[in-house]
Amino acid sequence: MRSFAAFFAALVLSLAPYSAVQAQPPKPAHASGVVKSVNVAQGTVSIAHGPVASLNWPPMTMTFVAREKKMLENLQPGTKVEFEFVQEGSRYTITSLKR
Ligand SMILES: [Cu+2]
Repeated sequence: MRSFAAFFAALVLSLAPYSAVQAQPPKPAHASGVVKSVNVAQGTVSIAHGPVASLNWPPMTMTFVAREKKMLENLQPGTKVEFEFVQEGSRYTITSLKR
């Protein structure tokens, strides 16, 4: 009985580092595309993006939320951008954007 408890404790301890890794925030996905429309007031941008291999996404046009509205200031439709984003619930949030 005692050895079983020791074994169980060792098992829990050996799994602890693994669960710590799992708890880290998701790695941002990288994409490039062309800006279709911008709504600075709402902090959203519609982008026709290319394929996103890490998510198995085909090219498509979709709306993203900017983490900071200032990312969208003076951003014009037709501008080519490269960006990173993470999923937050049902939304996709841009964490960095290069134009
Ligand atoms: Cu998409």
